[in-house]
Amino acid sequence: MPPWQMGFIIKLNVLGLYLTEPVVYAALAGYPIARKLSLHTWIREFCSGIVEDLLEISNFQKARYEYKPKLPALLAGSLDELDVEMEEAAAAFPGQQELRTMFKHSYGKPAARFVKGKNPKNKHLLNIGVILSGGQAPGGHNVIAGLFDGLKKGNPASKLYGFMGGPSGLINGKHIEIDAELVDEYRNTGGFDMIGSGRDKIETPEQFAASLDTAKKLNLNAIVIIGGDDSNTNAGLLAEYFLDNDAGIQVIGCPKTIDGDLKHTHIEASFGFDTAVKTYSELIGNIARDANSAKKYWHFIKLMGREASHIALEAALQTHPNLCFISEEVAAKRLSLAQIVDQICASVIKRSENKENFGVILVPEGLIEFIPEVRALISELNDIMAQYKTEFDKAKTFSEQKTWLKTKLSPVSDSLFDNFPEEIARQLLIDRDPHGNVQVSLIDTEKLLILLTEKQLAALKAAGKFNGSFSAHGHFFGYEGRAAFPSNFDADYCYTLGFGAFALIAAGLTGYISSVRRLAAPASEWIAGGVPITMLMNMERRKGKNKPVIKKALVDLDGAPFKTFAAMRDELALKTCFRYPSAIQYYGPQEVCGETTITLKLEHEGEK
Ligand code: FBP
Repeated sequence: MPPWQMGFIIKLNVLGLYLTEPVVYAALAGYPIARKLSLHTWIREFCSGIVEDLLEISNFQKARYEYKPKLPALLAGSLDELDVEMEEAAAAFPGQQELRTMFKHSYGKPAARFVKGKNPKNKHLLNIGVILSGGQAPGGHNVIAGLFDGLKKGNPASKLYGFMGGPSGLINGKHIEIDAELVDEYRNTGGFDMIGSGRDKIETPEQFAASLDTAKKLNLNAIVIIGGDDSNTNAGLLAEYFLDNDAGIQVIGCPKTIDGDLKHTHIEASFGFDTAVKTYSELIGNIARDANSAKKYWHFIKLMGREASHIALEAALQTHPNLCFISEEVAAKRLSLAQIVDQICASVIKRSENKENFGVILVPEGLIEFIPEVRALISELNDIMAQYKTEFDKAKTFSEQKTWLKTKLSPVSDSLFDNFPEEIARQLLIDRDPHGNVQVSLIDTEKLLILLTEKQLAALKAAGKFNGSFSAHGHFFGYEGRAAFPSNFDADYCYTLGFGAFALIAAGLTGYISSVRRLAAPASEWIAGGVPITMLMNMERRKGKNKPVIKKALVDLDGAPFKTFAAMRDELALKTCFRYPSAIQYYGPQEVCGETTITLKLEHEGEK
């Protein structure tokens, strides 16, 4: 019997009423129908009291509702004393002439920063729409909460609409009004389930026109797009389109992605990175301690991060694994798959000489695409599967596909494909994403490395060059961290981004991304403002055409985080020096609960 029915009966029994089951069921069905209650509202209303704790939210979630995110001093103060000041134009990437032509209304604007001053428009009545776009990242709900609170603080009659399921909600006009009750249900929680998310893009002229139509119908003054590099590129294009059509609708972006690759001098970190990487680091630390206790397994852990290796690098700084591959370095040094396997075997053999037949290896999700010969193979496969789709689809079995591919692949790629373990080779052929790219999160790179290492160690053993044992487990951490309760850092950061988005709108700006600087300092000292989206863009070749895109910030091999890791890795490969960061702490001393990522600390060390 489900708990809600049990609760009903318990309640009746407590009242001293002993009803037969048919009466109970009739009452269960009749009561909500008669009162036109949704099941959810009815359960909440009905189950108050005895079984409330059984059915309602967790105690931790309740406690998080009470958490008051911190804002920088200026935003926490009165809106009568908040204005923006324009700063020098932000640094730009190459390709600016083309961008200037494409963004003739919005290009070349200065960055903005909130200052003490007067802006009567802070109190104006506004209608704003908000979209969550792309993969989940902890803190998305707090961006909405900050935006909502700013908007209502300015004018309680202002309205916030949420577009359902990502950008397609704007195109199709699917929306809800976000009110105080709804926001309160999601404060400081993870996930994007308040309004959902999606990976659609607003691309075609029809989609731009439909978006404008929806915005006009809702009488919107502005739209806030919470997303990664692609979504914010879209925000920039939409802002320009609205300006071109004299629509009077502003567009503001907010930097989201656990991957941490939306970075710029004005965007020190994308939100969600802090929580996600701390979640993975906790799990890696636990596994490392288990490995060091049992002393019999090697753990190969793949970590999300579609292209950039920021997550793997931060997790390595947090946990000190024996090996961590950084895709950007693999590409820069043009390391082959065989060389990567050699590095693993070298560590396994050396450690086995110390009787340490265990270890932890971190593998960024994107690694597979950064190994030059695999990259070439994947790119050939992408082209072949797109160009000869009908022919490829005719091959029904894997062996038919493989035989057919032999006629199309270059000899080098064909031989590499041939040597791949079948399981992995199959994964290279699964459906591409909407942009025609292989879905790296679906390729078991950790298993590939385990299989190749096993093979090589077996050969070395046969040749008398390895006397230890090798037994490995594979793991993949990604979804475990994307919807976690935001850390205090992400809760505060996201709330500030949302509040700042409101203040940018009130200041009349469009085509800007909400920005917060000095993130390594306490929140009260953060500097909030906005940076023109075009200043983060460059021109890239996509599907045979030059396209404006926000430049992805990959791991900088000359940057402090990578150099710090590089300085310690030789020792880590041989010795056991695991570090155990533990679970994210939400309550307790500030030095524990308020700690930022090591990446952020190292990147901004010594800054005033
Ligand atoms: P965003 O770039 O949209 O923030 O998403 C990042 C990410 O979590 C990657 O790390 C991962 O490769 C991808 O999303 C997986 O997404 P999906 O489950 O939609 O394939």
